[in-house]
Amino acid sequence: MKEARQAAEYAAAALGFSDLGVARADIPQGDTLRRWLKRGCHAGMDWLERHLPARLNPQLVLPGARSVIILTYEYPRRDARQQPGVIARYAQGEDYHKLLSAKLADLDETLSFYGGRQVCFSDSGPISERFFAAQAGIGWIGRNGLLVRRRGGSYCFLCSILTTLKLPTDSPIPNRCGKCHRCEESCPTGALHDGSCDARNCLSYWTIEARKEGEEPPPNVKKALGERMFGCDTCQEVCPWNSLPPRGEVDLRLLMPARLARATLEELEQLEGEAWKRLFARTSVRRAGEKLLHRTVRALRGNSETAFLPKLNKEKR
Ligand code: B12
Ligand code: SF4
Ligand code: SF4
Repeated sequence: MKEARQAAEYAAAALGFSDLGVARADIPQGDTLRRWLKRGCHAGMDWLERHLPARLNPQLVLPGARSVIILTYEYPRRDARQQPGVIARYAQGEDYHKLLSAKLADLDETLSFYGGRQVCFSDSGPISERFFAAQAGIGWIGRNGLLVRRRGGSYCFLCSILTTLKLPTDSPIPNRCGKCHRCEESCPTGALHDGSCDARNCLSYWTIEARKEGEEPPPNVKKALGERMFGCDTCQEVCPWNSLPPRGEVDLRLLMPARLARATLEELEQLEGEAWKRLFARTSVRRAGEKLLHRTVRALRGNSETAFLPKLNKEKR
């Protein structure tokens, strides 16, 4: 099936993906995920528990699956937001789920030509994308828990294709974190331990996923939010592997639309219903929903008021 892999590589490059690697679908994943769930590190993300059997056994997702193809897609590295209320880099532009699904459908078609059946995912599927990316030799799992590449670092989306084709596979590469611990040391809430992120303390969780009724961030998390409105990039910003240039072209649709870059926290707090939908139309941020975003904006407004107090006191003295 060398030809099928080659065809997928050409098609992936033409579609703007920067890496393609292949791993066997039946590699045992060990107990990391089970232990992580048992410790409660998934916070309110119950769906991760529900997905466990499928995550550990790709045959439940695609009977006859033999290979996992992992692809990477670059997103902008520059922090574009001008107003207070930072949106993580990966989510500043158009909804990547839709944008990548269309590209994956093209690859599915290419592989079908060689007799394969496929299931494709970008972020939302029951598959351990970082695990397979590391097995496919695209990079290593860093101490920030993310897939880090020698060329390109961690600022990329991972996409996965389960296929019934038996494709030539790649081998894992060595971990190059060495003695560096910058990500763990700089995490504002101490959420990182041994390459694993405890979502209960992760600002990304609290600003994107914590959508359950009555779920409120604890005071230490609220305080640590700083100006983060959606997601958190701190454990990537400090990574030396991210100081190098991007690995490929960045899709301009992933850049922040001007209407969003101009919006102030005060305006966001007032926005409701249709006006809210219009501002976040077609963006990834819309997925957090109006309620969660308002809660975060209120917390940020509280933070900016308290951050202002010491300045005032100083001026009085
Ligand atoms: C749930 C989730 C979250 C949760 C939980 C975070 C977490 N660390 O798991 C929250 C909401 C907090 C989150 C945050 C972020 N996420 Co997220 N998230 C996911 C999701 C949907 C599932 C991850 C998961 O299952 N975690 C549970 C852990 C235990 O499972 P796992 O990572 O798959 O671990 C397996 C392997 O890594 C392996 N393993 C882990 N450690 C070790 C160690 C050894 C020795 C071995 C052998 C194996 C091993 O075993 C595990 C089981 O198979 C994935 C997409 C996906 N389907 O995989 C995206 C994903 C991991 N997220 C992504 C991103 C971009 C982020 C953020 C950077 C977003 C942001 N800017 O705010 C942050 C980063 C936070 C961080 N430092 O981890 C990207 C990562 C891209 C990359 N370069 O790695 C992914 C892959 C989405 C995508 N398709 O692009 N995320
Ligand atoms: S995303 Fe932010 S809060 Fe979460 S582990 Fe990384 S630095 Fe810590
Ligand atoms: S900051 Fe350092 S320890 Fe963390 S992922 Fe990057 S190289 Fe590894």
